[in-house]
Amino acid sequence: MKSNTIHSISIIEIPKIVDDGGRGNLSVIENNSLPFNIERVYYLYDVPSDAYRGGHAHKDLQQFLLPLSGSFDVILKDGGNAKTVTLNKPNKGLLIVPGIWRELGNFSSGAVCLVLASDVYNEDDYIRDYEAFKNYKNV
Ligand code: T46
Repeated sequence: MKSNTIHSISIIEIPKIVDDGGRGNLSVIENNSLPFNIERVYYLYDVPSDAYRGGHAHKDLQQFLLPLSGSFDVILKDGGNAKTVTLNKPNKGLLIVPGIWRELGNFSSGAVCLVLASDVYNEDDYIRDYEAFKNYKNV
């Protein structure tokens, strides 16, 4: 949505089931864990530490980013304000609403970013030029 700001972005904590017998942890995501139905799953991995992913906004797509392994930073911009969120816990993910510019960088070695998306891939939903994004946001 055009009018969303970085204040509409939230961290969602996925419950962690810690095994009593010392077998580690288990976290589960079901459709009602998120405010959208999951239509697509993809993941980013083997990202060099000096590389950036993203660099675009979505008009309608909602996404939930989860650092399954390692850590990375997400820079978020709404055309007026910006903030950086570090994701480094496999049970704490970032819900990005539509109309927000995002850049992902500072990937640690072995980092894996799982993305759960509210729709199938559609290039028409992307705004890949920052000036076009500012026009879209009327700023
Ligand atoms: C986002 C960040 C976090 C597909 O064919 N299907 C897909 O579902 C996706 C996501 C991408 N692609 C193709 C399109 C490009 O030819 O894979 C190539 C790389 O995509 P892109 O440059 O958009 O990748 P990122 O990592 O910069 O961005 C992706 C998502 O596109 C984006 O929605 O928020 O991850």
